[in-house]
Amino acid sequence: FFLTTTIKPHPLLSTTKIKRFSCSMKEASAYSYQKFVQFALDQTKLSTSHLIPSYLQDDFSTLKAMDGKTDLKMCSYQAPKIRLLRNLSIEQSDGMQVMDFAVFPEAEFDLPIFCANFFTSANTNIVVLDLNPLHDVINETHYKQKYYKSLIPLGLKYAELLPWGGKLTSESLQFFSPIVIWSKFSSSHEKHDILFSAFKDYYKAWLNLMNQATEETDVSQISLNREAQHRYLTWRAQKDPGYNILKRLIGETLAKDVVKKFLFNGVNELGNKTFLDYFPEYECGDGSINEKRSIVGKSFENRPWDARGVFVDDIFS
Ligand code: BLA
Repeated sequence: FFLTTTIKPHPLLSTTKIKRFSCSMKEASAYSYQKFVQFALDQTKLSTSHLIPSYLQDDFSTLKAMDGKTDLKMCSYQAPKIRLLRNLSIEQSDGMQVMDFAVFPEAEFDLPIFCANFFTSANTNIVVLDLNPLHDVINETHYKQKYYKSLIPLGLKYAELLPWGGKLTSESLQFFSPIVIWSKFSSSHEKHDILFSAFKDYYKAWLNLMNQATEETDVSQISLNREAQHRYLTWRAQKDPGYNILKRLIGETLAKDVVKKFLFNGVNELGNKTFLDYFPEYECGDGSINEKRSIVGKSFENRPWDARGVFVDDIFS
């Protein structure tokens, strides 16, 4: 049987209110991350006079998705201390906006990897903003002190404004720093303004670290940096949550190309180890890689770093 009801508009919800509501929704969905990328490029140019387009620019610039309503825009640069600065923006006419911005240092520097991954759909925003540590910051205090000690107050400020997003792939935590911003929220101008200001502050902090960084000359230390970056790239090229969306938009072959040659460029060049060499717990009985994102499972309902930047969960220690 069918139940039919007539929905009467609530007397308090006048048409002008409805109009205003739909207008603000439109504004929120029309939100673009272009100004974030522009800010980062302008600031980088102020820090280094040698920012030049990467060789990847020829093969990866714009793509139209198969749905006919989504544009993918890519840009990539390099500079003396920067192996690759790259961005992928995805803009869909009916709301989805994605920014995947990262900066990878040359192996001569143990600088963190700058990482800003923002996913916006009609209902929600999923954001990760961090200076991803190249080396262990959970068990090794030296690296943590070197890069994050002075940044803890910055992290605390934004951890409050952009609260922890809840449980996530446990394995991801080893790639995050004590100042990571991991958050989920519904769209509003206020939140997006906060996100823009967090992005600006985090990027300026990263540029400061880059300006001060001195080149490593010890070959064994350079190899350690290179392998750590390769492990990071290998993780992300295999397990990045954005891959399924890319596959749906541009098909499997192109999506694999964008992931391995553009987004996580270096995964085929910086080392020979395989995903299973680095993450053997993902091996299935037949030798293939487990498709699951997490073996340990999702965890960390709350922020696992305390106010002093100490890791407060014993999962990795
Ligand atoms: C979800 N993205 C997530 C989550 C994380 C990240 C932690 C929560 C789900 C989970 O626990 O895995 C991001 N994870 C990261 C990052 C690192 C990591 C940055 O390990 C770095 C080390 N996200 C993107 C892009 C798209 C995207 C480019 O960066 C889309 C093209 C989408 N991310 C996306 C979606 C979800 C998500 C749709 C929610 C759905 C899901 O969990 O699969």
